[in-house]
This record gives sequence, C-alpha cells and structure tokens, in this order.
Amino acid sequence: MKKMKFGTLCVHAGERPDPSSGAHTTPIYQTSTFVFDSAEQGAARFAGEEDGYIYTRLMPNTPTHAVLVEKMAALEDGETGQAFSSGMAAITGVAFSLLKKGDHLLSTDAVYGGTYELFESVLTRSGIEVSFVDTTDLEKVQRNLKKNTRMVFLETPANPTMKICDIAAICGMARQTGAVSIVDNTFATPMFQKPLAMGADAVLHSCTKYLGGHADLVGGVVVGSREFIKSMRPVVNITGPTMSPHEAWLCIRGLKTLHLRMAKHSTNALEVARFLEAHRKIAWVRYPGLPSHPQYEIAQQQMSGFGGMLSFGVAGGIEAGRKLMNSLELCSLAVSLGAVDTLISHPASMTHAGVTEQVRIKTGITDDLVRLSVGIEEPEDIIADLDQALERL
Ligand code: LCS
Repeated sequence: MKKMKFGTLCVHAGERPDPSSGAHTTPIYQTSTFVFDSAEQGAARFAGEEDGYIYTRLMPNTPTHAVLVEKMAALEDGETGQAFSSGMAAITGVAFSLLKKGDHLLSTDAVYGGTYELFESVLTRSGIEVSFVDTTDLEKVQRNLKKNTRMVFLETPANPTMKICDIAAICGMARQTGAVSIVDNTFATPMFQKPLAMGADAVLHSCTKYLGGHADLVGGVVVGSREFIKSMRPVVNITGPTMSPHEAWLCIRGLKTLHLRMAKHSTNALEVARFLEAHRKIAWVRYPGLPSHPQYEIAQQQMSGFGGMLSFGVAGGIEAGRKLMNSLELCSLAVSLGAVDTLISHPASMTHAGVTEQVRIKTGITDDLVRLSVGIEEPEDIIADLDQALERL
C-alpha cells in the first residue's frame, strides 16, 4: 500500500486489534513481567535469539510501548524507536550509549537547560569532552569538529531562543568526521520537521510536550535505524529509564490528534507573533514564521510549519515582563510547553536557571526573554488576554 499521509499515520500507524483479546484500542499492559512458554524460550529471549517480551524494564518493554514506538517511527520516517521515562532520560540514554571517556560531544550552545546541565556537568565529570557551539554558524561547527568527535547534538528550533540551525549541512559535516548526529525535534515535531530525512542518525523528543500534547504525562522517545536503537540496549536495560505503560498509552492517545493540534498551534502562534510584533510595548519577537527571524530562510527550507513556540522581550525589560506574566488571566504561568492551553514562562529564572548568567547572555537567553507556548484556544482570546496585560504596563 502507498505510504499514507501524515495525519492518517497519526491515527493508524502502529495500531492493531489487540492480538490476545481483539480490543480495538491498545490496552495498557500494566504488568512488570511476562510468562515464558518454556525455560528454553526464556533463555532464548535473554540471549537475544528470539524476539518477545521479558520484563518491563527490558527492551522492548511491553506491547503498549511497542505500539507507541511503531507510531513514532512511522511519523519520523525511522525504522524503530525506544520510549523513555522522560525527555532527559532519552537524551541521557543516547549520550551514554554513544560516548565514553575521551570522546568529544559537539552540542548546540542554546539548548534546554536540563540538557545543558547534563552535558556540562554529568558528561564532563565522566571524562567526556564537550563543546557548546553556535550551530547557526556553519564555519564554527566545522572548526569545532575534532578527530574524537563522536556525537553532534542539535536542538532546532532551540529552547527558548528559537534559533534554527541547518540540519542537513551539519549532519553532512558530522558524517565526514565519523560522528553520529542526533536532533532534538521537540519544538517542531515530525509534523513540521523530519531530521532523519535530512541526514540525522537519530531523532529524539520530550513526549511531555507536543507528542502527548495535554500536559498530563512525562516521557521521551528516540527514533532511528534498527541498528541504532539496538545499540542502546545495554544502557537502557541496565540503567532502567522505563516509561510506564500508562504514560505510553497516554502518549499514543495524544499522537492520534498531533496533526490537528499542530496545525492549530501553528496558525495561532503566527497570529500571536504578528500581534506582539506590531505592539508598541514589545521590544522584539522571535518566531520562525516571521520574516524578522534571523534564520527565516533555513526555517523555510527545512520546516513545513513553525509550531506553537515563540519568545519575546517587553519594552521595559524583565520588570515589565514579570508584570505582564502576573497580569494574565487566560494564559497559565507555568514551565513546560506543547499543551493544548497557552503557557508563559521566564526561562532565565526558571527552565534555564541552572545555566550561568554569562552563558545565558552569550547564547541569547537574555533576562528580558519571555517564552510563550501558544495553545489551541481561539487566537482572539489569547490575544485579548495578552492585550489586557500589556495595557496594564
Ligand atoms: N528537550 C527539549 C527541547 C525540552 O524543552 C525539554 C524539556 C527536554 C528535552 C526534556 O524533556 P523532559 O525530561 O522534561 O520530558 N523542556 C522543558 C521546558 O522548557 N520547561 O519544562 C521542561
């Protein structure tokens, strides 16, 4: 059958009637272990000679997880995937599967604060060399690739600066050096950006965000080739970053409407971005769908839509920004993103508080930066809320 369109894959990929009961909707396999037919079968599964379930911590976890990763592999154009208990667990799993003492990691400089701290403190403490590079500058990327560079990590659009880097160009450079390239696709989702098709070796997500979509689960997922996912088996099985079957089920449920939600997040965010850009009390706005975005052209080339995230600065700096955040009535003052409702936060004092001021300023996470995760409410209501809060400044 011809490969189905993205929205159809969101609904159908991975789905099948449950083999044991015929249940139409994937059951939550809430079990910690699986019964073997024989001692020989148990031994064959442990030896990797036979596929099948063993124990929920061990890959491939449970049939609920299997549906989730099959759906995600279809959406990202990958072969298979692995679910994790959080986005951070997914990044940790990939990093420890690929890197050992003496290896070098090149990462986008402006990444989610947790990712920055993992790379900057946990990995370096393990004897791994890390360079944070402005990946919007291809020359800088080339200059920082070394003989021992084993992993290149890109986050694009980046949290919260919305900086965009050229995935195809950088993955090509990484390949020439013999490094594996990984893209955090949390902000764009596979609806708007397909890193594997642009040359990445693996793509990962915080499922907590748009994939789950309803701010009711914490999870992560990695998608790539069968070989890549298999290579993570020792670290995944031993360290135990298991997603719970219930979270896997919630994520499957969320993914069925990903295409509808992302379309609305995106049109809403563009309207909100235009409103903010035209407002006299707003100093600047960063949204990849606005021609004022510094990497607008790359965004046009490698993204088919621009998602629901934007950042802006209020004239009057952080004090005015705080007043704005405290005056909102519809939008919730909360971290995380990708929920159906609009969330607003202040990265310098919240998600990126663990990043030193010097690094924050250097990477563009300025004190006046306010981050907005535009929800799927009607845009007039989001704009009216922002407008009344701006009027109070
Ligand atoms: N990657 C990106 C781009 C993220 O924004 C986050 C979390 C993660 C990975 C980690 O995922 P988690 O472990 O939380 O599932 N970003 C957050 C944020 O901006 N606010 O709260 C969490």
